[in-house]
Amino acid sequence: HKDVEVSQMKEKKPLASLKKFVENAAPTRDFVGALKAAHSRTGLPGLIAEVKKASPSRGILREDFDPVEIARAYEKGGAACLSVLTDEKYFKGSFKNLEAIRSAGVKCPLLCKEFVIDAWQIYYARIKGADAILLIAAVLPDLDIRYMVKICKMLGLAALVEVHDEREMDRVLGIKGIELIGINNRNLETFEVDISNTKKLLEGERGQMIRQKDIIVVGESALFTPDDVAYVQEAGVKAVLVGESLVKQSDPGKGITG
Ligand code: IGP
Repeated sequence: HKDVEVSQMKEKKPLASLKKFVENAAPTRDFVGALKAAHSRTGLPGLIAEVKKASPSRGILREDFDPVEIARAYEKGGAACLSVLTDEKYFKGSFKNLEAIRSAGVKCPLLCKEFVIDAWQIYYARIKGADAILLIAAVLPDLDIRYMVKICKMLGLAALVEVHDEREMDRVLGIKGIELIGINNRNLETFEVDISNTKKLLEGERGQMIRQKDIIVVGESALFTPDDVAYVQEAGVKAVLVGESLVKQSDPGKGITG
């Protein structure tokens, strides 16, 4: 369905008009720098806290969902960065949420969580306030990843390239200029979760190569307890991406330290 959605949006706002907006857009914030700073300050993985209303596997996570309120609570609680779901169909997110959070004065760098299949979406996210973009290796051929990573650089955006198995990890490790790799513990086809996936993909030569290249790995999905975070840190991640377990707390910000 993304193809249709994107081509409709493209008709309304052609790339040339987006490019004009980008020229006048405020500078982006340093997403990778914020994660590194949090990690070296606390000795714990830098936290990307996710503004997530619903998911296909869990349904509605929070009835009284207010994206700006949740973003503010995360920032106050000490998150290094935020992730904002913009996909409407499966996650009940929106670009309006991203824009609203940015214009509400939230200072944390923002990741746009979208199924990016076309470079147009990257420009669009940039003008809606994103500082970083998710690129999912499972849906993008290598050539597209290379091309999109370049576009991100040109626009001042960080690219978080997501993998969920060894094959995708090896593909991504073959691409130059990658700073951030996310390991998803959720299989996007079966929805099964297993946090040992993070460990598995960081063992042996792969882990070595990641350290050599100074890539920051983000442990993604199904992290619920401090023990879960300690487990993926032990496996080698310097950042984590957490949605459900925070969004469901009565005070999502308190969930960060509590
Ligand atoms: C957060 P969780 O289990 O903490 O809510 O997961 C995040 O990792 C998850 O939302 C996610 C995702 C994605 C969503 C990871 N990769 C790709 C949509 C698309």
